[in-house]
Order: sequence, then C-alpha cells, then structure tokens
Amino acid sequence: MRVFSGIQPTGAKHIGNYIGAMRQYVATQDANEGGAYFCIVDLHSITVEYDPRDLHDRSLDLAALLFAVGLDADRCVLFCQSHVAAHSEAAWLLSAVTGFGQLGRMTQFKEKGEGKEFVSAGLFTYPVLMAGDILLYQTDIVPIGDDQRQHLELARDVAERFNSRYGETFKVPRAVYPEVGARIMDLQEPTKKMSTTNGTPQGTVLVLDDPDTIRKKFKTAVTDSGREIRFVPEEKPGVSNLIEILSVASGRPIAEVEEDYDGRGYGDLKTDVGEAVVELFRPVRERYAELRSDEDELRRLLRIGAEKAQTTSAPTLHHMYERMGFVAR
Ligand code: AQP
Repeated sequence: MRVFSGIQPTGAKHIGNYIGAMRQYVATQDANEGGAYFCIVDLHSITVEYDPRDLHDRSLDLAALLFAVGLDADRCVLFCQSHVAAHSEAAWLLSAVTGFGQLGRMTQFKEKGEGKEFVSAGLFTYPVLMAGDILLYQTDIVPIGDDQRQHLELARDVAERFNSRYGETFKVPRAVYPEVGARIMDLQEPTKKMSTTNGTPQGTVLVLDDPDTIRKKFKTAVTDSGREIRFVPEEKPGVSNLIEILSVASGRPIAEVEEDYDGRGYGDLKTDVGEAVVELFRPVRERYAELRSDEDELRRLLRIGAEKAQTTSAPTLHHMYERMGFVAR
C-alpha cells in the first residue's frame, strides 16, 4: 500500500493536527510496503493572506516538528510541495476534469472565505491542487482528519473522471481516519473543530505550547451542564472532547476512561487531560528544539525527500500529458 498525506505550514500546529494527522503518519510509515509520502503543502498556504517570511520559517518549523513526532527520513519521504513542480502542473491538468459546481460546494471554501474582503481564486481551486498531490503518487491510502473528508471525495471523483475520459491513469485513493480523535474540537467552543485559522487562541492547544500554558488551556476548557463524565458528543461535546483527548494521550480506550471517572468531577478530568498532554508532548518539544536548531540538516533532508518524490511522481505526470493529447518533448 502506498500512503500519501499533506499538511500545511500555516500557523502553529495544534493537538487536532497531531491526533488527526501526524500520529497516523508515524503509524503508517512502517506498516506499508509501498512507501509513505508526507508533503509540507506550502503551495496551499498562499490561498489565504500570509506573510512570506512567516511561510518560509513555518515550513522549516513544520519539517522539524514532523521529525520530532517520529517521522524518519529513512523510513518515509518528507518533502516540500513547492520543491516538486509536478504538483503545480498536475493541478492545472486536473482542473479540466474538476467541476466548478463541486468546488463551490466545498464547506472549507465557504468557511474560510466568509466575511473576507478579498477571497483568492486559489482558495476556490485549492482542492484541485490537493487532488493532484495525492493522485501523482498512485496513492492507496490517505491518513487525514475528518475535516478533509469532502476534499478527499473530490480527489476520488477527479481520479475517476480522468480515468474514464482519458484511460486508466490513477489509483482511486481511500481515506483513513483515526478511530479516536478524527475531529478534535476547540476547548472554548466545543461544537467547532479546533482550527488554525478559525479557532479561539485559548481553546487551541499547540503541540509546542509550554507545559503551564497547556495546563491552563485545559483547566479553562468549556464543559457542559450536568456532572456526569460520559462520552456522548451530541449531548456533551465539551466533556466528550476531553475524554477523546485523554484516551489518545494516555493510550486507554474511551470506555476505560469513562469508567475511571465514574462519580468524579469535571475538575479532575481537566487536570488529568492537561497532565497527560504535557507528558505526551514533552519529548516532542525536546526533540523539536534540537532538530530546529540545525537548519542545514533540515534543508538537506527536505532536498533528499524532494528528489525521491520527483522520481516517484514523474511517470504519472508523463502519462497525464500523454493521455491528454499533448505533443511529447
Ligand atoms: N480539529 C482537528 N481534529 C482532527 N484532525 C484535524 N486536522 C486539522 N484539524 C483537525 C487534520 O490535520 C491535517 C493537516 O491539516 P492542515 O494543517 O493542512 O490544515 P487544515 O486541515 O485546514 O486544519 P487546520 O490546521 O486547523 O487549519 P484550518 O482549520 O485553519 O484550515 C489534516 O489531515 C486535517 O484533517
């Protein structure tokens, strides 16, 4: 099985990104013989207002963070999207088989564009670039969080339309969501997903937050009326979110966590989740500091990753041009 997933260098990464995506990356890098490709999707980050200096630094931050959580350059391919030109080329070619109407129905486009004075065309067409990212690698599985469900469906539709119009070219990929934590919610507004661009600062727990900040964010987490600690997301979104995070951070099933807190109060739960997350991220923070201090090494590893990604994606891009009728060079 071939694995591919992308992650944006926009902003600082939060526990939702860790649980929904990064943790799955680490788990899949060894389990799949077809190779695992993880892409820092920097081209996606320019679809909303951004600072170029920030994009540059955040891309290196993210590379260091991904290695710090456990990706290994010998066991997977980690690279920057902008280093492999095939991604931009594939996006243009695939725009020929992507429906304008379907793009308009993407909820992320609506959410991120809402109330903005300027909405870039890139924000609208971004899912086409994402489809190209995945399809270029003949990907079998895509580990993602629940918020990417609609984009992945679009990538599958695009692959099928291309295959039927121009001949069998792409594998049709399948999404893989984590069993627990596919949609981590904002601690202050637990009916909304934890998010880099639309979240509350106090309700967004960053992987690199210092221990006291993490404890404080969990202490002030919004819970629900009532006193029972039960996992019922529709009725008790705040408490259920904390149970889910504790389940992941402590490696215990949700039912066991519920049982442990039978008869105990919300205060205990908040303190314990905070501590568990502090411990979960402690080694990550330490490794990150070390890796981030050596920029030359990060750049070297990303260069190696880009070379491998370039080699893997080139034949698919070639077939796309050929089947679409372009004259060979
Ligand atoms: N709240 C979440 N719970 C579980 N998984 C999540 N992901 C994002 N938020 C949650 C997953 O993280 C991966 C990388 O996401 P991204 O950085 O490329 O950006 P995103 O999906 O757009 O989410 P962000 O980081 O919160 O940014 P916003 O909300 O500002 O767009 C993806 O696999 C995603 O599913």
